[in-house]
Amino acid sequence: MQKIANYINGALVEPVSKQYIDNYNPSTGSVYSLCPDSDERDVELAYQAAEAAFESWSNTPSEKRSRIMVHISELLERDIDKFAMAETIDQGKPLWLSKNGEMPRAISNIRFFGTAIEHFASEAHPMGNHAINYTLRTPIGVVGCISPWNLPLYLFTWKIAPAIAAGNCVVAKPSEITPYTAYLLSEICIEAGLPPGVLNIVHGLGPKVGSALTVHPKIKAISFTGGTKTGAEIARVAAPMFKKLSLELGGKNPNIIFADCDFDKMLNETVRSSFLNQGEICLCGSRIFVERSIYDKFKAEFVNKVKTELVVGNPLDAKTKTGAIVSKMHFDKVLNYIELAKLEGGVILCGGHAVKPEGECANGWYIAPTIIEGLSYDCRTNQEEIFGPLVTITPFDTEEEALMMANSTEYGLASTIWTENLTRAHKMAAEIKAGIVWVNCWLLRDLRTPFGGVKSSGVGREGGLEALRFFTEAKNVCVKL
Ligand code: TXE
Repeated sequence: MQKIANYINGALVEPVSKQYIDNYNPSTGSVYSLCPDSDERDVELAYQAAEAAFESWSNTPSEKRSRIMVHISELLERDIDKFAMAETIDQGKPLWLSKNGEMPRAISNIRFFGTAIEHFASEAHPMGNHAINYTLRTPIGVVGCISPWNLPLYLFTWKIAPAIAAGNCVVAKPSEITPYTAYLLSEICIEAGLPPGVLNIVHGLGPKVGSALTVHPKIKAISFTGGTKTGAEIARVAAPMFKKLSLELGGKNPNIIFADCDFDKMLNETVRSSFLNQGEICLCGSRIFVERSIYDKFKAEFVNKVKTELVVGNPLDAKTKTGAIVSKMHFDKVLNYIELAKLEGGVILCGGHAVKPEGECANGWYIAPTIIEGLSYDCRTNQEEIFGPLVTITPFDTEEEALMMANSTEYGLASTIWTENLTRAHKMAAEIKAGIVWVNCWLLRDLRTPFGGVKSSGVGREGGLEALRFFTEAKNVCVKL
């Protein structure tokens, strides 16, 4: 069976413990590779390698850092088919989505930050003729990056690329549930000539490897994407050490649909924003609020479209729109929430059950896209992050009511508004408590924009200059003239 290796000091190595964790293919429910069960000893080796590489990497001209990173992105592009297949087998998403969605975005992340660093400049603040201030931005040192399982390579590169571009050395931990593409990326980093120690990848469990990174006194910043509870634990441990933290956490995003929207455009996008990647995207709109005058029409057409178009099954099959749920644990969690929704009075309009495809995927973890109505906005199903192919629909009468329900959760990551009324769109966008508002679109991303949430959805912003600022320390120098 294929053994995944850690990537430490430029070499592919086995974990110190020599122990491995089973890595499952969710589309078949079977173990297909082994993930290192690393611990604090591997993290220490990775830290030492990163620390040793820092002096040289941080003094490498940004033009040269850029060239290496662009080369990594080109090699990734060369191997896109291999990476897409690996991601689908590891994560369960349809192959077309890996190939046309996630992998191109992972490539863009590396290229974007690899080139952005060449244009990164700092500010000067002249005080008339008396003095001049200028800001120096220097890399932090050794930083930690911890990423989740829903968009494995995309979110991994989203963190490591700005960190490395800015001159830091990294100890990174991909999710133990989806370690494979990060492992393949380490092979590419070796081929591209990334100096040893600049990027180190330690695979393993969160409470072992992730927490060893968080408690390490010399790892000065942590960029984390994952569940809110894990984020809170990282913040608790890191705060007394005054580590810099960027936490991208959960969401329970509202999708607010007004009667004056472009109905067809909205309907197509709402199917995507509800169920793309099996609903396992922190930006998916899982609470759909619909103006009452179009509620029945929306309900009928939305349910019909989801039932007829979203074929569930083998992610390798080109017809499949909804692949497998990432793990047995997550599969059980989503099914439990469906039961909870029923207990809370929800009416299942479609889905609401597991799916058992025929043949080799019969033991995989599949759930039919599920639409539920009849729930109060403040019940658990409508307040807790489920992170699967499950949405609720709820009618509203006024803007104020829609806003109140939209803002009622502890989360505030993203939101979507559908209206052709420009004044209303701007007003709602200003009043929604979220880090991201999409008007008449969803998941339209420009890598230069700030990305992150408010409330329990996180702290800090990533993306564009925000990420480069996070991964550097600013120092003001004031010179009296
Ligand atoms: O995430 P975890 P899980 C949400 C979603 C999901 C829930 C739990 O609701 O059901 O979180 O998912 C590492 N110290 N999201 O359990 O555990 C872990 O190994 C340091 C939203 O998979 O937060 C992995 O690499 N690290 C989300 C990463 O943290 C620790 C994406 C995320 O795993 C750790 C994923 C610890 N003590 C889940 N414990 C989004 N917002 O995109 C675990 N980890």
